[in-house]
Amino acid sequence: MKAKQNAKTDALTWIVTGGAGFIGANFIFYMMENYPDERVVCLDKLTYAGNLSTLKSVMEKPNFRFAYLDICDREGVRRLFAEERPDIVVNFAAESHVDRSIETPDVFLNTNILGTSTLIDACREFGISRFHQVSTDEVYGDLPLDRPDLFFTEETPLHTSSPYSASKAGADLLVMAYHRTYGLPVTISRCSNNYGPFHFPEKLIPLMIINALHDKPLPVYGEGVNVRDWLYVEDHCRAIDFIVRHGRVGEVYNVGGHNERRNIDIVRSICRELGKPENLITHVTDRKGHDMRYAIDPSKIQRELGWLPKTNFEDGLKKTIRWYLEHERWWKEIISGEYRNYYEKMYGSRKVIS
Ligand code: NAD
Ligand code: TDX
Repeated sequence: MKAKQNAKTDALTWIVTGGAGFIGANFIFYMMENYPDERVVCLDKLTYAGNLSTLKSVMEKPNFRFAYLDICDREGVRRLFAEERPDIVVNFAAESHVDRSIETPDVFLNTNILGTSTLIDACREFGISRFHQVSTDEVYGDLPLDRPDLFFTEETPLHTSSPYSASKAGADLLVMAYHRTYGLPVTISRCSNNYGPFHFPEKLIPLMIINALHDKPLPVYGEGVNVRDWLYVEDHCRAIDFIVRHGRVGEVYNVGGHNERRNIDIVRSICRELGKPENLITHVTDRKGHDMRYAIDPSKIQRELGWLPKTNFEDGLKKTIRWYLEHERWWKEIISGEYRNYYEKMYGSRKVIS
């Protein structure tokens, strides 16, 4: 790709927003390992989901900088762009948890929509070679359980269910409008559910691993028949790298590996792997507006960019469980703090249905 060169060095400079969170941090590790000559600036507000200890291994590297900043802070964002003159901006920063969006939608609208607008305004002002928006398959809504032949393609209409997915769709529309109106060189990826190291314990897989390790009830929403399409986080990071370097400007790429699983089957697999009894599984009140099935058709990214996932679900889940067993300190610090109030608020009042 033709890239504007950084004033200070010849290496590409990336601003990676939300890099202290789950996928952003994994993306930073991927970048530092595969492109040691490029500069990575992590911009993060360190919300409850952002964790500086996650970035410990890269913090002291000369080609890494951490900038403590809110993507909604226009002046701060402008200052950082003026200092760094980034070539590429990848926007992971978001409020990302559907259940929280049902409780407090406004935070989601602020960060996910207005924060994105702040970033793309800075991109217009300072000039970049690529703005990449990390979106989600949730913008397509859901698919019925009795139509396994249906998948989300890039042409599937946006049809959102939760304040979270509506805010992500709003951001996608804005990013595309900046491409059409101002010619901003953008790409968007819409990925299915990720799992792997550093996944915040509020999400299904880490929550179930951690609860099972404590012999606590495993709260499955409703009957647990909802289907998600799982992708190991490193495969998502590689897909973003491929899209930014080789993808066509103004295009959306769906990312997924045809790994559909029912929630209940995931939780059973976790019990099996950890040698815990399935009677820990507790069916509780369903999520409001709960999407039934997500399933990505990844043929565009495979055909155009030659991307294929490398980790199958069975191996990925084993690796993930092992990571949580070996990194107790990381998650124990999280679950001993504010997370306890969150858990009580979200699960304390959920009725057990079986
Ligand atoms: P996460 O919640 O683990 O991390 C979000 C990060 O963004 C945190 O470090 C947080 O501090 C930071 N952040 C939040 N608000 C900010 C703000 N106003 N300014 C600066 N930083 C802010 O999220 P994740 O699971 O890593 O998801 C990353 C991105 O990928 C999100 O945009 C999400 O919509 C998208 N996505 C996630 C999945 C998934 O399965 N987790 C799948 C597809 C797409
Ligand atoms: O305690 C739980 N019990 C349960 O049954 C939790 C936390 C979840 N679930 C169900 C709800 C979903 O059907 O498990 C499924 C997965 O839930 P989450 O981990 O909350 O993920 P999901 O709602 O599918 O959204 C995720 O994938 C798409 C990410 O959080 C989003 O950021 C991403 O865009």
